[in-house]
Amino acid sequence: MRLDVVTIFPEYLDPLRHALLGRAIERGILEVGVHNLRDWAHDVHKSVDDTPFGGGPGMVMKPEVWGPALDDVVALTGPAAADGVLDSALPHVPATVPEQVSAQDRGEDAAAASDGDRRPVLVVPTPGGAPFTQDTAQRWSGEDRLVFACGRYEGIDQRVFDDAAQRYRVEEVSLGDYVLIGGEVAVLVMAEAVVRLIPGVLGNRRSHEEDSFQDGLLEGPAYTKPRVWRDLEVPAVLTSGDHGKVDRWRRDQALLRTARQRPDLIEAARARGDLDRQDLGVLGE
Ligand code: 6SD
Repeated sequence: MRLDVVTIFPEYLDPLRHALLGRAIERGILEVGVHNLRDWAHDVHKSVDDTPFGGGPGMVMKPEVWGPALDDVVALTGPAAADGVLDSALPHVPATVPEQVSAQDRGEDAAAASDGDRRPVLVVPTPGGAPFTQDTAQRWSGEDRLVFACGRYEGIDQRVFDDAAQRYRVEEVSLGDYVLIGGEVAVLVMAEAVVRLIPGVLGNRRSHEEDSFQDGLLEGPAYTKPRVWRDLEVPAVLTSGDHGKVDRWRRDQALLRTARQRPDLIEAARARGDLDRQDLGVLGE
């Protein structure tokens, strides 16, 4: 997969080089290009914004700057050609087997992932977008290319997205019901959520199959050694060696935590028919 980010604050995206994403880059699973929007500005001041039509406070990002930037990023031409793929912060480890895994190699029907439409997805973080969820992350993890457009000020001229729809599948997304000052932090969050789902990025394949949200419930508490710490004991079932009992206890804890923190998720699980009589019994108590 290749991720590109267009921003007026490229340094904000430095964390993409670290830890999980850095390792994916090292292994050749991921390429990341970060592009400074001002490279496409026309004037000596490198201005990227202007006053809004119709009046009102703040500034709107200019279409004549964003348009050519997105054209170059899709084609990796102009300034975008020079914006080298980020190097990871990790020491270089020669890859034994490059783990470049495409949607097809994973045995997925490419058409199922995107209806056969291989145009890159243009992701636009905005409080007015559709909610970004685990399902979104799952869907994007099968893409070859994701391009993120980071707005600042009052956002980007709408015509940029109307026009970009010829070359991109445009998706406006929101992380949640709160207002950030730009799209950069949202991109870091989304990139991490997506990249960790690419096969070969997490060491243990099972580790994300059991995640919170993967089955629509929150995960219960976790414990490690020592068995007693500051007079607090690990629940006895976890040290019993009875795997059946452990699984049932974990399911119960997940149900109870979800009912407490996110009753909406319990309702959704009930509506899908994902709760059996035992589950409903635990919730009823
Ligand atoms: C001006 C932005 C871009 C401003 C945002 C996204 C979410 N969920 N909250 N805030 C946001 C994104 C705000 O550019």
